[in-house]
Amino acid sequence: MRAGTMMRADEYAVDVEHQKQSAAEAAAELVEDGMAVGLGTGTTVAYLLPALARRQRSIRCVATSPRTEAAALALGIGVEPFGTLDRLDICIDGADQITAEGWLVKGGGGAHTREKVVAGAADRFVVIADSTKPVAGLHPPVPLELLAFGSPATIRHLGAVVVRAGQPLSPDGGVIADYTGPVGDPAKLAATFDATAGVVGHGLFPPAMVDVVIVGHPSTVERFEVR
Ligand code: A5P
Repeated sequence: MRAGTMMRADEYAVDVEHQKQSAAEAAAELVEDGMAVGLGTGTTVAYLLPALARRQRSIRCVATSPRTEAAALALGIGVEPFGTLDRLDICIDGADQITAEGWLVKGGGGAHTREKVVAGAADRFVVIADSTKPVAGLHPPVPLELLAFGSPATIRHLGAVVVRAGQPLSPDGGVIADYTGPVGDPAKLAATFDATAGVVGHGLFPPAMVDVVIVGHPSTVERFEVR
């Protein structure tokens, strides 16, 4: 697009999809024969799966959600239960917010608990995103997964939490909710969630988990190393 020209809403939407695809395809290039690969969840990962299938590498995969598993299998990518592998070479996943330091908010699709387990098992965690995802500072909502048992008490304890309307329970039976209070220092908020009984998982991912962020832009792909 020429500088100074306005983009129509439909052109903008197409461009964002193109950015997701560019980031996903760049990440697929990192996957080599023999790797054990964690497959994330979301609309950006939806572009990763066909790119991986086209690469025709001999890989073993685990999926972070039933949605991703079904989509991968439909493309001929084998997916194993996450009980047959105890480490992964790489995990590739999207994010809802990304700071310059490498903090992430994830869980827009409600898969953040499994996503964190899979990312944590990987030697390299690669985040793929379009240019709407980088932020100056993290902001609410922060996705949560709560143990269904006693969830009203957990919500009362945390305060600003709403159960996500229309979202089914997680594949592990957890209630998907969103923390809507201020984020402030994400490390402190993450520690609060981690210390709260009844919180199964939360969508704050620290920089220590993130290796590389790949962001698609209208005509370039930006890549930055976090750890
Ligand atoms: C799924 O629960 C999420 O963590 C996604 O990875 C995240 O919301 C990014 O999704 P999109 O790629 O659809 O923006």
